[in-house]
Amino acid sequence: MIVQGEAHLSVTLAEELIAKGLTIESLIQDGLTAALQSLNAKCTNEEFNLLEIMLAGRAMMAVLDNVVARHLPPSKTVQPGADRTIVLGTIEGDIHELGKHVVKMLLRSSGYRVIDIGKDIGPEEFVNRAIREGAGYIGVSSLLTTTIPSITRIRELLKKAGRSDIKLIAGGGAIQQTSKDDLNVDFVAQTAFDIFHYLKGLKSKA
Ligand code: B12
Repeated sequence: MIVQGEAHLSVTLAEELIAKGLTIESLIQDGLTAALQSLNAKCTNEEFNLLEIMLAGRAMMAVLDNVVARHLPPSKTVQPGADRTIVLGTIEGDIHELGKHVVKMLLRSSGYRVIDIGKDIGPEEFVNRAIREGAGYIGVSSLLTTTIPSITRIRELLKKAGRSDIKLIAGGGAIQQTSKDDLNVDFVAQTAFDIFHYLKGLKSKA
């Protein structure tokens, strides 16, 4: 239904699957994300079916907003502090934002303060906002391989500002095959849920 861009039917079907016991993680990963990924061939530089992809994206957002949001645990009270604050955005040159939206929803529902700075955002803006907001983390999303140099630049700017304490987490299709050293980041997430393993690991070390 997502691939066919049927927003209403996607919402109804997702509700039915959740009622039957499907987990939110499986709905997002095996359902929504897999459906969008199956449109891979329709989004190349050679073939670009904008309408079809946009309708599928809209159907995915409808499920996120109408089903996933209702079934996530209610947002815990946000604890102020750097270790609960993350600046999140899609890197410059890239306008993909569905993955970022998933990450934002999950983190907010877990009580994190998420500052969504949008898409097509330069490395300077990530660093400036993180410092200004007192964030302990920067989350950067990237689906285009051409954006990798801009991701590596974020760490350089953090160093220059004397803020190497701010942790850098990257996610999105373009960088899943890349190592954290190549990207100059602290963690490369394979899925939106992965970020919690990383954050938990940091807490247990503290
Ligand atoms: C939907 C889509 C679009 C939509 C985006 C709509 C929107 N509002 O976001 C539109 C039509 C606009 C689009 C445009 C283009 N696209 Co496009 N697009 C896709 C498609 C089909 C699905 C992406 C998607 O939304 N997936 C669903 C989400 C939920 O998955 P996700 O982003 O991977 O996120 C998950 C994880 O990665 C993780 N995650 C993501 N970010 C982060 C960040 C953090 C911090 C963490 C922890 C986790 C995390 O969380 C999510 C859930 O687990 C992919 C195909 C693919 N295989 O991915 C191509 C794809 C990404 N697009 C591609 C291309 C080439 C383009 C265009 C250049 C096409 C063109 N000819 O103009 C333009 C780019 C314009 C630009 N400057 O950005 C290529 C990129 C190739 C490459 N490796 O560089 C792909 C791979 C298709 C292909 N095979 O060629 N696209």
